[in-house]
Amino acid sequence: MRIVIRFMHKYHVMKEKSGFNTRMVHAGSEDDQWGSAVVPIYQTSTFSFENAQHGADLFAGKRKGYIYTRIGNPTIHALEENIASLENGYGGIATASGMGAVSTIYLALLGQGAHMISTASVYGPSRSIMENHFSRFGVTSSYVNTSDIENIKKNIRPETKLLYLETPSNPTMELTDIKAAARLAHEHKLLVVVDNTFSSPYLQNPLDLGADAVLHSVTKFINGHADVVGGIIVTKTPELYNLIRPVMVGMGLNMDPHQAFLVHRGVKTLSLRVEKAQKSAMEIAQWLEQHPKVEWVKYPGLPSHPQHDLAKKQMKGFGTMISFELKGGYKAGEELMNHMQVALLAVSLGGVETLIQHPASMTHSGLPGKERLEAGITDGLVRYSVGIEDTQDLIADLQQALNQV
Ligand code: LCS
Repeated sequence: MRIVIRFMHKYHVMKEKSGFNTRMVHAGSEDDQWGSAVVPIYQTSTFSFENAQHGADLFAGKRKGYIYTRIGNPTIHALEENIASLENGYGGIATASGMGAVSTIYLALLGQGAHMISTASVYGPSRSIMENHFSRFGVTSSYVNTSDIENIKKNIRPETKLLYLETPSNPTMELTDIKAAARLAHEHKLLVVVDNTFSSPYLQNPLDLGADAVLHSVTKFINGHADVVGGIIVTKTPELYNLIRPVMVGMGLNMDPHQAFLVHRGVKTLSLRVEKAQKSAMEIAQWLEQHPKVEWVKYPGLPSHPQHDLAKKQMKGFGTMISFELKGGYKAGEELMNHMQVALLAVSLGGVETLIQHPASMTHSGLPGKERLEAGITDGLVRYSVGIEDTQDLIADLQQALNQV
Protein backbone atom coordinates (compact mmCIF):
# COMPACT_ATOMS: atom_id res chain seq x y z
CA MET A 1 0.00 0.00 0.00
CA ARG A 2 1.25 3.46 -0.82
CA ILE A 3 1.68 6.05 1.89
CA VAL A 4 0.28 9.27 0.51
CA ILE A 5 0.85 12.29 2.69
CA ARG A 6 -0.09 15.72 1.50
CA PHE A 7 1.61 18.28 3.66
CA MET A 8 1.61 22.00 3.01
CA HIS A 9 4.04 24.38 4.62
CA LYS A 10 2.11 27.36 5.94
CA TYR A 11 4.40 29.55 3.86
CA HIS A 12 1.94 28.90 0.99
CA VAL A 13 -0.46 31.27 2.69
CA MET A 14 1.78 34.33 2.62
CA LYS A 15 3.93 33.44 -0.40
CA GLU A 16 2.69 36.18 -2.71
CA LYS A 17 3.34 39.09 -0.39
CA SER A 18 6.71 38.06 1.07
CA GLY A 19 9.85 40.19 0.77
CA PHE A 20 13.01 39.13 -1.08
CA ASN A 21 14.81 37.55 1.88
CA THR A 22 11.77 35.52 2.94
CA ARG A 23 11.33 34.20 -0.59
CA MET A 24 15.08 33.51 -0.82
CA VAL A 25 14.81 31.20 2.21
CA HIS A 26 11.40 29.61 1.64
CA ALA A 27 10.29 29.80 -1.99
CA GLY A 28 10.28 26.43 -3.70
CA SER A 29 10.37 24.38 -0.50
CA GLU A 30 6.70 24.65 0.37
CA ASP A 31 5.49 21.66 -1.64
CA ASP A 32 7.58 19.01 0.04
CA GLN A 33 5.08 16.36 1.09
CA TRP A 34 6.89 15.42 4.33
CA GLY A 35 7.27 18.98 5.51
CA SER A 36 11.05 18.74 5.50
CA ALA A 37 12.83 22.06 6.06
CA VAL A 38 15.16 21.35 3.17
CA VAL A 39 13.96 19.73 -0.04
CA PRO A 40 15.90 16.46 -0.21
CA ILE A 41 17.88 15.15 -3.14
CA TYR A 42 15.54 13.01 -5.20
CA GLN A 43 18.42 11.01 -6.61
CA THR A 44 16.32 9.05 -9.04
CA SER A 45 16.23 8.88 -12.80
CA THR A 46 12.59 7.85 -13.04
CA PHE A 47 9.26 7.95 -11.16
CA SER A 48 6.72 5.14 -11.06
CA PHE A 49 3.09 5.61 -12.07
CA GLU A 50 0.18 4.33 -9.98
CA ASN A 51 -1.41 2.74 -13.04
CA ALA A 52 -1.56 3.12 -16.81
CA GLN A 53 -4.05 6.00 -16.63
CA HIS A 54 -1.82 7.94 -14.23
CA GLY A 55 1.15 7.56 -16.62
CA ALA A 56 -0.96 8.56 -19.60
CA ASP A 57 -2.29 11.63 -17.75
CA LEU A 58 1.21 12.76 -16.78
CA PHE A 59 2.41 12.46 -20.37
CA ALA A 60 -0.65 14.31 -21.62
CA GLY A 61 -0.04 17.08 -19.08
CA LYS A 62 -3.47 16.47 -17.51
CA ARG A 63 -1.97 15.84 -14.07
CA LYS A 64 0.98 17.37 -12.30
CA GLY A 65 3.80 15.06 -11.30
CA TYR A 66 7.12 13.63 -12.32
CA ILE A 67 7.98 11.20 -15.11
CA TYR A 68 11.73 11.19 -15.69
CA THR A 69 14.49 13.42 -14.28
CA ARG A 70 15.57 14.95 -17.60
CA ILE A 71 11.99 16.24 -17.91
CA GLY A 72 11.60 17.29 -14.28
CA ASN A 73 12.49 16.33 -10.70
CA PRO A 74 11.23 17.65 -7.32
CA THR A 75 14.69 18.83 -6.15
CA ILE A 76 15.30 20.67 -9.41
CA HIS A 77 11.74 22.04 -9.44
CA ALA A 78 12.20 23.48 -5.94
CA LEU A 79 15.21 25.46 -7.14
CA GLU A 80 13.37 26.56 -10.30
CA GLU A 81 10.48 27.86 -8.20
CA ASN A 82 12.87 29.66 -5.86
CA ILE A 83 14.74 31.57 -8.58
CA ALA A 84 11.54 32.28 -10.53
CA SER A 85 10.21 33.91 -7.36
CA LEU A 86 13.41 35.95 -6.80
CA GLU A 87 13.28 37.19 -10.41
CA ASN A 88 9.52 37.91 -10.24
CA GLY A 89 8.94 35.59 -13.18
CA TYR A 90 6.50 32.85 -14.17
CA GLY A 91 8.78 29.80 -14.09
CA GLY A 92 12.37 28.62 -13.96
CA ILE A 93 14.20 26.26 -16.30
CA ALA A 94 17.36 24.90 -14.67
CA THR A 95 20.22 23.82 -16.92
CA ALA A 96 23.45 21.85 -16.62
CA SER A 97 25.56 25.04 -16.81
CA GLY A 98 25.26 28.75 -17.54
CA MET A 99 26.23 27.97 -21.13
CA GLY A 100 23.41 25.42 -21.17
CA ALA A 101 21.03 28.30 -20.38
CA VAL A 102 22.59 30.52 -23.09
CA SER A 103 22.41 27.68 -25.68
CA THR A 104 18.80 26.90 -24.74
CA ILE A 105 17.84 30.53 -25.33
CA TYR A 106 19.57 30.65 -28.73
CA LEU A 107 18.11 27.28 -29.75
CA ALA A 108 14.59 28.16 -28.65
CA LEU A 109 14.34 31.72 -29.93
CA LEU A 110 16.44 31.70 -33.12
CA GLY A 111 16.34 29.60 -36.29
CA GLN A 112 17.39 29.49 -39.92
CA GLY A 113 17.65 33.07 -41.24
CA ALA A 114 17.08 34.73 -37.86
CA HIS A 115 19.26 37.59 -36.63
CA MET A 116 20.26 38.51 -33.10
CA ILE A 117 21.66 41.74 -31.67
CA SER A 118 23.87 41.39 -28.61
CA THR A 119 26.16 43.27 -26.26
CA ALA A 120 29.71 43.19 -27.73
CA SER A 121 31.36 42.56 -24.38
CA VAL A 122 29.28 39.53 -23.37
CA TYR A 123 30.96 36.56 -21.68
CA GLY A 124 33.34 35.22 -24.38
CA PRO A 125 31.69 31.80 -25.02
CA SER A 126 28.19 33.38 -25.29
CA ARG A 127 29.60 35.14 -28.35
CA SER A 128 31.87 32.42 -29.71
CA ILE A 129 29.16 29.70 -29.77
CA MET A 130 27.00 32.11 -31.79
CA GLU A 131 29.74 33.06 -34.25
CA ASN A 132 31.33 29.60 -34.57
CA HIS A 133 28.37 27.23 -34.23
CA PHE A 134 24.93 28.82 -34.52
CA SER A 135 26.21 30.60 -37.64
CA ARG A 136 26.55 27.13 -39.27
CA PHE A 137 22.76 26.80 -39.00
CA GLY A 138 22.07 30.11 -40.73
CA VAL A 139 21.73 32.36 -37.68
CA THR A 140 23.35 35.79 -37.98
CA SER A 141 24.35 38.19 -35.22
CA SER A 142 25.51 41.76 -34.65
CA TYR A 143 27.67 42.52 -31.60
CA VAL A 144 27.39 46.19 -30.66
CA ASN A 145 27.96 48.48 -27.71
CA THR A 146 24.45 48.26 -26.26
CA SER A 147 25.23 50.98 -23.71
CA ASP A 148 24.21 53.31 -26.54
CA ILE A 149 20.62 52.44 -27.52
CA GLU A 150 21.23 54.00 -30.97
CA ASN A 151 23.59 51.11 -31.77
CA ILE A 152 20.72 48.67 -31.17
CA LYS A 153 18.32 50.74 -33.29
CA LYS A 154 20.75 50.97 -36.22
CA ASN A 155 21.17 47.19 -36.35
CA ILE A 156 17.53 46.08 -36.26
CA ARG A 157 16.60 44.26 -39.49
CA PRO A 158 13.32 42.66 -40.63
CA GLU A 159 14.73 39.24 -39.62
CA THR A 160 15.95 40.35 -36.16
CA LYS A 161 14.25 38.21 -33.51
CA LEU A 162 16.26 38.61 -30.32
CA LEU A 163 18.02 41.28 -28.32
CA TYR A 164 20.46 39.52 -25.97
CA LEU A 165 21.93 41.77 -23.29
CA GLU A 166 24.49 41.30 -20.56
CA THR A 167 24.59 44.08 -17.97
CA PRO A 168 26.95 44.67 -16.27
CA SER A 169 29.01 42.95 -18.93
CA ASN A 170 31.83 40.49 -18.31
CA PRO A 171 34.50 41.79 -17.71
CA THR A 172 34.21 45.40 -18.86
CA MET A 173 31.44 46.33 -16.40
CA GLU A 174 29.50 48.29 -19.02
CA LEU A 175 25.80 48.79 -18.32
CA THR A 176 22.86 48.73 -20.69
CA ASP A 177 19.64 50.57 -19.90
CA ILE A 178 17.33 47.52 -19.83
CA LYS A 179 14.12 49.58 -19.73
CA ALA A 180 15.03 51.73 -22.74
CA ALA A 181 16.45 48.79 -24.71
CA ALA A 182 13.35 46.65 -24.03
CA ARG A 183 11.01 49.45 -25.05
CA LEU A 184 12.83 49.86 -28.38
CA ALA A 185 13.05 46.09 -28.94
CA HIS A 186 9.34 45.56 -28.28
CA GLU A 187 8.41 48.33 -30.74
CA HIS A 188 10.14 46.12 -33.33
CA LYS A 189 8.67 42.85 -31.96
CA LEU A 190 12.01 41.47 -30.74
CA LEU A 191 12.26 39.33 -27.64
CA VAL A 192 14.61 40.58 -24.93
CA VAL A 193 16.78 38.26 -22.85
CA VAL A 194 19.17 39.52 -20.16
CA ASP A 195 22.12 37.60 -18.72
CA ASN A 196 21.80 38.76 -15.10
CA THR A 197 24.72 36.71 -13.76
CA PHE A 198 26.81 39.71 -12.68
CA SER A 199 24.07 41.28 -10.55
CA SER A 200 22.20 38.24 -9.23
CA PRO A 201 18.45 38.57 -8.61
CA TYR A 202 19.24 40.42 -5.38
CA LEU A 203 20.60 43.50 -7.16
CA GLN A 204 18.70 43.58 -10.45
CA ASN A 205 15.43 42.15 -11.79
CA PRO A 206 15.39 42.54 -15.58
CA LEU A 207 11.83 41.14 -15.93
CA ASP A 208 10.56 44.13 -13.92
CA LEU A 209 12.38 46.40 -16.37
CA GLY A 210 10.75 44.90 -19.46
CA ALA A 211 12.85 41.84 -20.35
CA ASP A 212 11.00 38.72 -21.54
CA ALA A 213 13.44 36.26 -19.99
CA VAL A 214 16.45 36.40 -17.71
CA LEU A 215 19.24 33.87 -17.34
CA HIS A 216 22.03 33.14 -14.88
CA SER A 217 25.13 31.12 -14.59
CA VAL A 218 24.14 29.89 -11.11
CA THR A 219 27.77 28.79 -10.81
CA LYS A 220 28.35 32.37 -9.63
CA PHE A 221 26.39 34.37 -7.03
CA ILE A 222 23.29 32.18 -6.78
CA ASN A 223 25.23 29.11 -5.66
CA GLY A 224 28.01 31.26 -4.26
CA HIS A 225 30.41 28.61 -2.99
CA ALA A 226 32.53 27.69 -6.03
CA ASP A 227 31.44 24.05 -5.85
CA VAL A 228 28.78 23.73 -8.56
CA VAL A 229 28.43 24.59 -12.26
CA GLY A 230 24.84 25.28 -13.33
CA GLY A 231 22.46 27.64 -15.07
CA ILE A 232 18.85 28.81 -15.05
CA ILE A 233 16.39 30.69 -17.25
CA VAL A 234 13.35 32.48 -15.85
CA THR A 235 10.58 33.62 -18.18
CA LYS A 236 8.03 36.32 -17.64
CA THR A 237 5.13 34.46 -19.24
CA PRO A 238 3.81 30.88 -19.35
CA GLU A 239 3.87 31.08 -23.17
CA LEU A 240 7.62 31.69 -23.28
CA TYR A 241 8.21 29.06 -20.58
CA ASN A 242 6.29 26.49 -22.65
CA LEU A 243 8.30 27.45 -25.74
CA ILE A 244 11.73 27.22 -24.05
CA ARG A 245 11.36 24.30 -21.63
CA PRO A 246 10.87 21.55 -24.24
CA VAL A 247 14.05 22.70 -26.01
CA MET A 248 16.08 22.30 -22.81
CA VAL A 249 14.48 18.91 -22.11
CA GLY A 250 14.85 17.66 -25.68
CA MET A 251 18.48 18.71 -25.96
CA GLY A 252 19.28 17.11 -22.61
CA LEU A 253 20.61 20.32 -21.10
CA ASN A 254 18.98 19.62 -17.73
CA MET A 255 20.44 20.15 -14.28
CA ASP A 256 21.06 17.17 -12.00
CA PRO A 257 19.25 16.76 -8.62
CA HIS A 258 22.45 16.87 -6.60
CA GLN A 259 23.51 20.08 -8.35
CA ALA A 260 20.07 21.58 -7.69
CA PHE A 261 20.23 20.67 -4.00
CA LEU A 262 23.58 22.45 -3.56
CA VAL A 263 22.48 25.53 -5.51
CA HIS A 264 19.25 25.73 -3.48
CA ARG A 265 21.32 25.52 -0.29
CA GLY A 266 23.57 28.30 -1.62
CA VAL A 267 20.84 30.72 -2.67
CA LYS A 268 19.43 30.90 0.86
CA THR A 269 22.31 33.22 1.86
CA LEU A 270 22.53 35.20 -1.41
CA SER A 271 21.65 38.61 0.01
CA LEU A 272 23.97 38.22 3.04
CA ARG A 273 26.93 37.28 0.85
CA VAL A 274 26.32 40.04 -1.69
CA GLU A 275 25.82 42.70 1.01
CA LYS A 276 29.10 41.81 2.74
CA ALA A 277 31.13 41.53 -0.46
CA GLN A 278 29.78 44.68 -2.11
CA LYS A 279 30.63 46.73 0.97
CA SER A 280 34.24 45.59 0.58
CA ALA A 281 34.06 46.09 -3.20
CA MET A 282 33.27 49.79 -2.79
CA GLU A 283 36.22 50.30 -0.41
CA ILE A 284 38.57 48.33 -2.65
CA ALA A 285 37.46 50.17 -5.80
CA GLN A 286 38.08 53.53 -4.10
CA TRP A 287 41.47 52.34 -2.86
CA LEU A 288 42.50 51.05 -6.30
CA GLU A 289 41.38 54.27 -7.98
CA GLN A 290 44.02 56.28 -6.08
CA HIS A 291 46.81 53.71 -6.62
CA PRO A 292 49.68 55.04 -8.81
CA LYS A 293 50.06 51.75 -10.74
CA VAL A 294 46.40 51.64 -11.72
CA GLU A 295 45.35 53.47 -14.89
CA TRP A 296 41.59 53.33 -14.22
CA VAL A 297 38.97 51.40 -12.27
CA LYS A 298 35.52 50.35 -13.54
CA TYR A 299 33.08 49.80 -10.70
CA PRO A 300 29.44 50.89 -11.08
CA GLY A 301 29.52 52.41 -7.58
CA LEU A 302 32.27 54.91 -8.41
CA PRO A 303 31.16 58.35 -9.67
CA SER A 304 33.86 57.91 -12.37
CA HIS A 305 31.94 54.97 -13.90
CA PRO A 306 30.40 56.26 -17.17
CA GLN A 307 27.00 54.85 -16.19
CA HIS A 308 27.04 55.49 -12.46
CA ASP A 309 23.65 57.24 -12.70
CA LEU A 310 22.09 54.33 -14.60
CA ALA A 311 23.55 51.90 -12.02
CA LYS A 312 21.86 53.88 -9.23
CA LYS A 313 18.55 53.69 -11.07
CA GLN A 314 18.65 50.15 -12.43
CA MET A 315 20.49 48.19 -9.72
CA LYS A 316 19.71 47.88 -6.02
CA GLY A 317 23.45 47.85 -5.23
CA PHE A 318 26.69 48.13 -7.17
CA GLY A 319 27.78 44.51 -6.86
CA THR A 320 31.03 42.80 -6.11
CA MET A 321 32.83 42.84 -9.48
CA ILE A 322 35.64 45.30 -10.18
CA SER A 323 37.67 45.69 -13.36
CA PHE A 324 40.85 47.75 -13.45
CA GLU A 325 43.58 48.52 -15.94
CA LEU A 326 47.22 48.29 -14.90
CA LYS A 327 49.67 50.84 -16.26
CA GLY A 328 52.14 48.16 -17.41
CA GLY A 329 49.82 46.30 -19.86
CA TYR A 330 49.97 42.52 -20.45
CA LYS A 331 53.21 41.95 -18.50
CA ALA A 332 51.96 43.88 -15.47
CA GLY A 333 48.78 41.81 -15.58
CA GLU A 334 50.75 38.57 -15.50
CA GLU A 335 52.98 39.86 -12.68
CA LEU A 336 50.06 40.88 -10.52
CA MET A 337 48.49 37.43 -10.97
CA ASN A 338 51.72 35.77 -9.83
CA HIS A 339 51.94 37.72 -6.58
CA MET A 340 48.41 37.48 -5.17
CA GLN A 341 48.25 35.59 -1.87
CA VAL A 342 44.69 35.83 -0.52
CA ALA A 343 42.77 36.17 -3.80
CA LEU A 344 42.82 32.93 -5.74
CA LEU A 345 44.13 33.17 -9.26
CA ALA A 346 41.09 31.62 -10.91
CA VAL A 347 38.34 32.22 -13.41
CA SER A 348 34.70 32.30 -12.29
CA LEU A 349 33.26 34.82 -9.86
CA GLY A 350 30.54 35.50 -7.33
CA GLY A 351 31.69 33.07 -4.64
CA VAL A 352 32.62 33.58 -1.00
CA GLU A 353 36.30 33.48 -1.93
CA THR A 354 37.93 36.43 -3.72
CA LEU A 355 39.11 35.55 -7.23
CA ILE A 356 41.36 37.44 -9.60
CA GLN A 357 41.98 36.83 -13.29
CA HIS A 358 43.55 38.43 -16.37
CA PRO A 359 40.95 38.29 -19.21
CA ALA A 360 43.45 38.89 -22.08
CA SER A 361 45.38 35.73 -21.23
CA MET A 362 42.50 33.75 -19.66
CA THR A 363 38.68 34.04 -20.13
CA HIS A 364 38.84 36.09 -23.34
CA SER A 365 42.03 34.64 -24.88
CA GLY A 366 39.80 32.76 -27.38
CA LEU A 367 38.71 36.02 -29.05
CA PRO A 368 40.90 37.30 -31.91
CA GLY A 369 43.02 40.31 -30.79
CA LYS A 370 41.03 42.87 -32.78
CA GLU A 371 37.65 41.66 -31.53
CA ARG A 372 39.01 41.44 -28.00
CA LEU A 373 40.16 45.06 -28.07
CA GLU A 374 36.91 46.19 -29.73
CA ALA A 375 35.05 44.52 -26.87
CA GLY A 376 37.11 46.63 -24.45
CA ILE A 377 39.33 43.83 -23.16
CA THR A 378 42.66 45.60 -23.02
CA ASP A 379 46.02 43.95 -22.26
CA GLY A 380 46.36 45.23 -18.70
CA LEU A 381 42.75 44.59 -17.70
CA VAL A 382 42.30 42.72 -14.43
CA ARG A 383 39.00 41.30 -13.18
CA TYR A 384 38.54 41.04 -9.45
CA SER A 385 35.60 39.23 -7.82
CA VAL A 386 35.31 40.30 -4.20
CA GLY A 387 34.50 37.58 -1.68
CA ILE A 388 33.53 37.78 1.99
CA GLU A 389 37.01 37.82 3.54
CA ASP A 390 38.03 40.79 5.73
CA THR A 391 38.30 43.93 3.62
CA GLN A 392 41.62 44.93 5.16
CA ASP A 393 43.18 41.58 4.24
CA LEU A 394 42.04 41.97 0.65
CA ILE A 395 43.49 45.48 0.41
CA ALA A 396 46.76 44.34 2.03
CA ASP A 397 46.95 41.51 -0.48
CA LEU A 398 46.50 43.88 -3.45
CA GLN A 399 48.99 46.32 -1.89
CA GLN A 400 51.79 43.74 -1.55
CA ALA A 401 51.16 42.33 -5.04
CA LEU A 402 51.04 45.78 -6.69
CA ASN A 403 54.34 46.65 -4.94
CA GLN A 404 55.95 43.80 -6.87
CA VAL A 405 54.58 44.77 -10.31
N1 LCS B 1 27.23 34.26 -18.44
C1 LCS B 1 28.15 34.96 -17.76
C2 LCS B 1 27.96 36.43 -17.56
C3 LCS B 1 29.27 34.32 -17.24
O1 LCS B 1 30.16 35.05 -16.55
C4 LCS B 1 29.43 32.93 -17.46
C5 LCS B 1 30.61 32.20 -16.94
C6 LCS B 1 28.45 32.24 -18.17
C7 LCS B 1 27.35 32.93 -18.65
C8 LCS B 1 28.54 30.76 -18.43
O2 LCS B 1 28.28 30.06 -17.26
P1 LCS B 1 28.87 28.61 -16.89
O3 LCS B 1 28.54 27.70 -18.05
O4 LCS B 1 30.33 28.74 -16.73
O5 LCS B 1 28.14 28.25 -15.66
N2 LCS B 1 31.67 33.03 -16.62
C9 LCS B 1 32.89 32.66 -16.30
C10 LCS B 1 33.92 33.56 -16.07
O6 LCS B 1 33.85 34.78 -16.19
N3 LCS B 1 35.00 32.91 -15.72
O7 LCS B 1 34.80 31.57 -15.72
C11 LCS B 1 33.43 31.30 -16.11
